[in-house]
Amino acid sequence: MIFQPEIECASEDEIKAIQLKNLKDTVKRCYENVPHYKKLFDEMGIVPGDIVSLDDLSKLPFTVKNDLRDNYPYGLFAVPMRDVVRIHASSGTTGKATVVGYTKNDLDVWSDMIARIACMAGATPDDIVQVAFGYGLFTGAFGLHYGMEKLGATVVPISSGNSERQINLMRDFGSTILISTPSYSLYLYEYMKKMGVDPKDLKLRLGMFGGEGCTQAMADEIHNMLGITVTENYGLSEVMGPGVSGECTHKCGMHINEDSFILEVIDPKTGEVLPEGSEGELVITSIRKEALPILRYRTHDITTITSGKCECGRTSKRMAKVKGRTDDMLIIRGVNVFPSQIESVLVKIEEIDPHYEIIVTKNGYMDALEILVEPKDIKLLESFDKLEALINKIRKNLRTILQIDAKVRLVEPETLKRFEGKASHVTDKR
Ligand code: DLL
Repeated sequence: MIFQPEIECASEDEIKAIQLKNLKDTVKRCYENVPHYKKLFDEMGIVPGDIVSLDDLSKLPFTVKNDLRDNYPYGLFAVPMRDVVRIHASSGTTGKATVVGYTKNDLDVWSDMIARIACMAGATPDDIVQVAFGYGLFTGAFGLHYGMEKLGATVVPISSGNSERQINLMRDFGSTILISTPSYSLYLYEYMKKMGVDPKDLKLRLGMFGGEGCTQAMADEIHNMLGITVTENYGLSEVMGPGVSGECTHKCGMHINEDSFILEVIDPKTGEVLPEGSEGELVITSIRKEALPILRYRTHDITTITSGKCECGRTSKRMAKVKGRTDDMLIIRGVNVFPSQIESVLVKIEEIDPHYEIIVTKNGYMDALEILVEPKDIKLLESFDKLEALINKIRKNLRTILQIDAKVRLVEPETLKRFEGKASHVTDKR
């Protein structure tokens, strides 16, 4: 199962019928097997039979990260442990890790979802795929790994890190697809330059990036540097892992795997469901998970959903690039600033590299925003005039987008932190 036109190109009515059936099954499974949901349903006075159309979804309770933490580790599982064949978990940098489980069938569905996304990105059984996500509890590596095998591609499970080896193997094994975070692809490019390896001499042709946001400006930059087609895919461990949505080669949003997930966009403040095309917080219901079915999970990711046939022929709804997370949004002197807005400005400035750090401090009552970047040419740091001109240019471009002033500091090349996994660009010292 790779390209599944009966689903990916189905009519709206056909998809809705599949979704309703899967939703009803999921709600029943939650009610009958997960005490947390049973209790919530009882408190809200609802029973599974109340779900008769997709519009009834909004009657169901939201699930939040803390629900998983409060039921740590297996409390939300809907099957006995003997049916669970795999566990993954989030890193849990803040508080307890969130643990997710899969039955055999869940793993099968998961690899189908990934194989679809890989297929729409242009992957084929002839590809040699370097999976440079960290293998372990993180869903990224294993998710993509099994999906790529299902597609029939050759998988190189190198894991993340050890950049020199990544590049050597990429050259020796003839890898054609790189799977990593977008930030790690930048890091690898830098390493290639150091090793005197010209990306043009490699067979790499496609990047399937995910696990973190990537502005269009950054995607274009990676395309120019590595000379590959850049596609993006999205997902989160709580609802499965990668495999929720992915870009096809027409790149007009990420096609949603609608038979497995129902996506809603809500107003993050009121919880109200917003009409199609509105920007808001993404809420996902996983409608095919057996081990850990999740109702209306609040992702905190901000995006927009649109529909309409894509040139690739798929009719599935698409989600726009994630603008940021509600919890990553910086409020600076009363103005909302997303790191992605800063990134899109910086990446378009030719004289600097696409690495940056955002530092927020408080000066008395005033918030201060400082942005650290590296010039491409170290000589620039020796010429005061050129340096000042560049700083002014960056500040001006930032002000146009953000409407606020930022301090810009140019630091020596290769001094800012590089990332092998998910990048973290912001230090908020307030
Ligand atoms: O990052 C799953 C994944 C792995 C997706 C590899 C794609 C590729 P978590 O570790 O649970 O799962 O983190 C989920 O990462 O809520 C987003 O904030 C962010 N994220 C993932 N993909 C994207 C993306 C995996 N394409 C959290 N754009 C999500 C923006 C993304 N953010």
